[in-house]
Amino acid sequence: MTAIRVPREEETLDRLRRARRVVVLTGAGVSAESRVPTFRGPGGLWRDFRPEELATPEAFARDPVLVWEWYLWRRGLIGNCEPNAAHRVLARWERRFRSFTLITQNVDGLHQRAGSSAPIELHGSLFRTRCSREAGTAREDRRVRIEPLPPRCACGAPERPDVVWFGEGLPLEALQSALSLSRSAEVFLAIGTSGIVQPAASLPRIAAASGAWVLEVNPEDTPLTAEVNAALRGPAGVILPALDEAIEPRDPPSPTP
Ligand code: BV8
Repeated sequence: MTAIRVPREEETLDRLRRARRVVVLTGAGVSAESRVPTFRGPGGLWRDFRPEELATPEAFARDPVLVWEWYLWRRGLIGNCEPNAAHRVLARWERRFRSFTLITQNVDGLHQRAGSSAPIELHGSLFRTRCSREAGTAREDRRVRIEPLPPRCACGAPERPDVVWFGEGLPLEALQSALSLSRSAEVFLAIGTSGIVQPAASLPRIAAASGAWVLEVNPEDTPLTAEVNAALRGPAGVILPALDEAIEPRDPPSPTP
């Protein structure tokens, strides 16, 4: 492979070439090259705030204006970011494999902007708003300024970002689909995730336990590294185009004259 050496490279490439069911789990690292700060890395989002300060129902109940200000700041930041090469390869892979599912922990919407048609959003979306009391009220919302804060639903309750906070359950249907697909994957790629946040971090482990060939794409080791079949060390924006090229050279070498 041009850009990187892959441990057990030939077996990894062969498995990907032959795979009929491919499942990918992405985390904040897949958006790092789009200049979206990660959660736990240097300069990560949490550098200035601890998760329990802002991304919890208790924080919202205590200070909905502060929580909304943080989310509107993130909407503005991410609204100026573009999908990167990793997002684009994953969008293309929907058409390359007989069955391909993208599961994301990210709330930045960059997979959809790169062309992924229906990623499973385990943690919701920054660009949706819903009533904090009534179910089924989530709607697209790209506003970066809202006055007064917090916005209120017609029922009078404050509205909130349609994301999953710490201590909240994940959307049941999304989680159940993700679990079932992880169990039946032939190849499972964990891309740009620290493998810390549960229950998402269990998906690669469930895939491995069910017999999938699990690949990790990350510049660093994570708690998942010991449990994967091959760790591809490098940024997703470099690794994925190289992997894409290696499993299906786009311009097969012209016959030597
Ligand atoms: C729940 C939305 C129960 C909000 C987020 C055990 C079992 C179950 C729960 C728990 C458990 N132990 C602890 C818990 C509680 C908690 C948890 O996991 N805490 C952690 C901190 C230990 N889990 C929960 O609270 C979950 N809820 O289980 O509730 C329940 C059940 C039923 C009913 C009621 C309650 C909810 C978790 C969801 C939280 N919401 N986001 C928002 O965004 O504001 S999580 C947040 O972290 C983001 O979604 C983010 O994606 C996610 C995970 O982080 P990563 O994506 O991995 O990002 P991170 O920065 O950590 O890592 C980036 C990686 O990228 C690094 O490895 C880095 O090396 C790499 N990287 C950097 N550059 C690149 C790169 N990789 C590739 N290319 C690059 N260029």
